[in-house]
Amino acid sequence: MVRASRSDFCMKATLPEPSSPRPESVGAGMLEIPQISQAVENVLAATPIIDVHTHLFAPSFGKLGLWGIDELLTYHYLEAEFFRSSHTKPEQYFSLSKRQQADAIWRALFIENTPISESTRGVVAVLNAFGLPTDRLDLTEARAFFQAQSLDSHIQRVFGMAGVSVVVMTNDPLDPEEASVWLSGACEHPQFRAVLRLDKILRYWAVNWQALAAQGYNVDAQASGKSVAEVQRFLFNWYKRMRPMYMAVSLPDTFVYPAKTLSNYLLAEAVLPACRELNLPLSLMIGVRLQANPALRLAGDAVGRADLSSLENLCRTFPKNRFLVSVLSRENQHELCVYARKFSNLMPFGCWWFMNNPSIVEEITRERIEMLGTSFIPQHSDARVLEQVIYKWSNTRRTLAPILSNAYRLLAEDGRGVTRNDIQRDITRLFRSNAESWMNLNGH
Ligand code: RAT
Ligand code: ZN
Repeated sequence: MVRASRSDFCMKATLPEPSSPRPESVGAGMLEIPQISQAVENVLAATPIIDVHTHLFAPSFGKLGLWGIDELLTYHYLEAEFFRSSHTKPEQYFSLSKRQQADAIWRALFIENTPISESTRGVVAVLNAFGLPTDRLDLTEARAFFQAQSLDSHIQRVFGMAGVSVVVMTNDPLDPEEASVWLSGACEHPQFRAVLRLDKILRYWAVNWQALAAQGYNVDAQASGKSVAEVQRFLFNWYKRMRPMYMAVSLPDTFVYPAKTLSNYLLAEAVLPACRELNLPLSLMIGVRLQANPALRLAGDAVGRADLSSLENLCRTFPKNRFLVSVLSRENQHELCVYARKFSNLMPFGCWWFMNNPSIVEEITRERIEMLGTSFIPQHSDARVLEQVIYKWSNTRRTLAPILSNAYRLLAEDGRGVTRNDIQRDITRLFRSNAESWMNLNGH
């Protein structure tokens, strides 16, 4: 194996390069191969992240914003694991208070079993990050700690610990509790940015058109007459109110485009034209198999492989629209990379939900780097509870470090070393600037 040495690159750096517009070659300041991983770790640790998809809320949304130990323990990822390690039936569990649910999950997954799954380890990592004990028989100390926090300073501390500068929320204008906060006008927060989520309109029109009508829009059950224009008016009005980074919908594994459905009609005639006019991307999260086990409620959704030729059709048919896409099935990940190579109006993002485990994140991220360089958004936290950003982003950095180091080592062995500036530029692109440019974050 031919190893590139520092002197090789220094030598190249001294060669005249008349065709290069730059005064120096990229060879100056090359790292030795053994220095690469430390440099990668340092840059990963120091580069603040834009978390492009969460379910967190700014403090002005009150109780909608979840935080603290009871919320951490009753995360639906943990509820799904709880039912595998407890005799408690879902109906019994859901009749308990939140505090009792948290106690039951703590007992089953953290005392009676070793918390080695991704989601249980996450809770341990959060407790540890705050210097709280991780092996107590009950939650007294943890509860006392979180109760003593004041939310605004706690948020700043958590974001600092997670290395996150901005989180993007998921905002449903047809949720009455949320809508009333927006209508009161007190929601601007520089670190919590909005997203206009359209599931109720695009997936469940039949049960939601009346909610639009109740807000004063002239729509009907068949989306006929003025409905398309009125849905657009609704989107424009909510755009003014929320200043969203993008519009979004989560789609089942059975999603097909084109097909004569009311959803596709609203997508093509109302939503995509509005996105074009407002210069907003549309986020498609594809592959959820809804309510495979309804007794588990939020934890009851599963995954199915989607037919991504529908995504190909969208990217080709609507070249002036931009699509931010995450797919839930492991089997769809490679196709997503291939489509991103075909369509520059497609931005893959995140390793979503059942994909957010180190072994799978590693596989997906290597594949994306190999096929797309740095032209993708590697991860989002999907955090529902504030403190989750601590472990989710720490895990992402931990998984990314060897992947990036290995990519740079291979590059060096192939004859082109890297500088710290190269590493910084790449990680800035992955953690920030792909999101900034796609979501026009600086322009809002
Ligand atoms: O990962 C999750 O928490 C899921 O329940 C979904 O919320 C998903 O992320 C979504 O945004 O639909
Ligand atoms: Zn989500």
